[in-house]
Amino acid sequence: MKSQNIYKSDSDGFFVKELRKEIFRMMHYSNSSHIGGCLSCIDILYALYFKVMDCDKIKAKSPDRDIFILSKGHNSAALYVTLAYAGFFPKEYLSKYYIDDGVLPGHLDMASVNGIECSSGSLGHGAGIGLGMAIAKDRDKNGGHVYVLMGDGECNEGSVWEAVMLAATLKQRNYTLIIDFNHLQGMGRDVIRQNNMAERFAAFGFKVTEVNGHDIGQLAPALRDSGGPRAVIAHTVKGCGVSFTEDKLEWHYKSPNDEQFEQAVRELG
Ligand SMILES: Cc1ncc(C[n+]2csc(CCOP(=O)(O)OP(=O)(O)O)c2C)c(N)n1
Repeated sequence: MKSQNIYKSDSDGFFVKELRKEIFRMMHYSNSSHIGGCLSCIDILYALYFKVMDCDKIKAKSPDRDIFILSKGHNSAALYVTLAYAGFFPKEYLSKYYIDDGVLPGHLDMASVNGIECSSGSLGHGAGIGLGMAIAKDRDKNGGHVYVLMGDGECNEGSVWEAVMLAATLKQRNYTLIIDFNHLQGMGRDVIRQNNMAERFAAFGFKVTEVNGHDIGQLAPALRDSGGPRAVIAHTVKGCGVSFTEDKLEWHYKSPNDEQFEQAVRELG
């Protein structure tokens, strides 16, 4: 499958192209990987930070803030560019990713820069951690919503479904799980099939919305719909936005060489 309608909204599409270019630049100079998953989820991150959440409250660490957890922490670069462009830390930090004496580690460390709410990288933990935060918000009578973004491969982890069962039991209304459903994992396609994802979340008692995960016009309202527990199944294309990375397994681990970097920049404009 190739991406379709990904730049539907002009100003948003233009902005997200810049974020995609930054991700490519970071992967190129640091000779690092996970570009496919970053390009898969970057529209979701843009929608959250630029259309849905109140970033001023997050920067101020208000108890009433929305909380976002990137549970698939291998896609840290996507969160870093989003945070930098949203003003959480200087854009210069993006030149200090995944290098010796750098500022931005390859997997997420909440002690590194402002805006990282949860350390992650070992898959399967964000759903449970986020649920704990959502429960704590209720108990402390604090506002704000908790969003957790996971990969479809990550949903192979049993711990995800433990959190889902508890969230449904508690009718946890301030809790949303977002699935970046691109069908590719690290070593194959649909390694453990997750085809009936929407039906399964619904059967557990979640409200489910399915969207094109590259269409900001669909993502933003689905994410703003706060009655939960909710699952937003975002249908995505891994490597989306650059012809030679789209839906290609090898770009989970590959790093772009000089020619590939230049071609990506040309394609993104
Ligand atoms: C517990 C755990 N097992 C294995 C890995 C290694 N690993 C890193 S990324 C990845 C594939 C993840 O696939 P998916 O969740 O679909 O992410 P995406 O395709 O969006 O990058 C794996 C197996 C890990 N980080 N944590």
